[in-house]
Amino acid sequence: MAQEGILLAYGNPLLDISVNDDSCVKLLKKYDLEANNAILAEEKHVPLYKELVDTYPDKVEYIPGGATLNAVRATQWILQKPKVTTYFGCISHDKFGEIITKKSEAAGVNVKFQFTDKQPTGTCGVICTGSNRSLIANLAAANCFTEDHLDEPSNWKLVEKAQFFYTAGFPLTVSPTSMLRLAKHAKETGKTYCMNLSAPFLCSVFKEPMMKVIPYVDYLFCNESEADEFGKVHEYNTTDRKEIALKMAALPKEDASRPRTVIITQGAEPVIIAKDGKVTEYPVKLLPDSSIVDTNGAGDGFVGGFLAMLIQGKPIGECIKCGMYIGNIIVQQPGFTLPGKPDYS
Ligand code: 26A
Repeated sequence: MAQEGILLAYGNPLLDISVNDDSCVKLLKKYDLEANNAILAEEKHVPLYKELVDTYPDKVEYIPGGATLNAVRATQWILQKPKVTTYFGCISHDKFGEIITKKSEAAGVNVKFQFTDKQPTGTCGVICTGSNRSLIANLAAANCFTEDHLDEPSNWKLVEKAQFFYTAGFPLTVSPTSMLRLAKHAKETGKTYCMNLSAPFLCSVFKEPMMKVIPYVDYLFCNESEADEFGKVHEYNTTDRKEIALKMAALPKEDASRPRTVIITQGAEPVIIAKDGKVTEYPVKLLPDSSIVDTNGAGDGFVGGFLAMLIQGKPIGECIKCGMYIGNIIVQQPGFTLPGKPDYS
């Protein structure tokens, strides 16, 4: 069984303001949003949050989110042992911050938040239409995270205690230096660093900080649209995702003695794994369309399940099986909610 504090994660804590209704396509159009994307809110999106709540008062749900926090909540859910995971991120002393703290602690995550009074706790508009989800993040307090949080002696002790690290790609927009600090520590001490590409815009607009971290990444996760965008930005001149996966795995690595594993999820299509110049595909258990409630967080759930097995030293096939198990459950739930206890074996 995994020991306490073995996995440390850093991310943007957000409260998801979620609506699942096909008539939301009107809102997508109005705010110039794609049906399936994750973006940072711009000035033009500011009124969207109020409009969501006002238009769908009976449908709107407030659910703790934030991609990295979702993943570690999933890890905790599978393991059913408190404080196996530690989480860093920045919130405010307000109602949304309280909800995130309570729910994360109830899930068993050892949350060590940094607090700011300059901004309210971050939110993410989640618009679900059919099997698509559009995510519009207003980072607010999450954007105030600083590297000093790592220097706090009690926090650095937690970094030293951890053997595995995970960050979504999203904190590349906030504190890439914190990610690099954790990544370099992992390399120097022979620990494992895992990252997600998280969104197509990160591969292009945040290419520079992303490419500074990638040489330290032992396990790199992404979905199909992120893989495609990464291939385009890096001029791989192919649309073959297996080839893209191999090229990503072969990117320069600081500790070349530990080859990188690339994991591409593709919705209902097989999961692609690339390592050491070899590709393997793992088929997904298909669900009827009628059981899919919303796909928000399916990728985070996959990562959480994968990491739950990885930190116990299980082989890759077992990591993928557990990732798929949680992904399959999450798409049948509204938002990132995990029901009762797992029946995973
Ligand atoms: C910086 N951005 C854009 C983000 C996010 C984000 N988490 C951190 N940073 N944009 C969306 N999310 C979260 O992704 C989850 C689904 O994968 C949402 O909060 C949602 O819970």
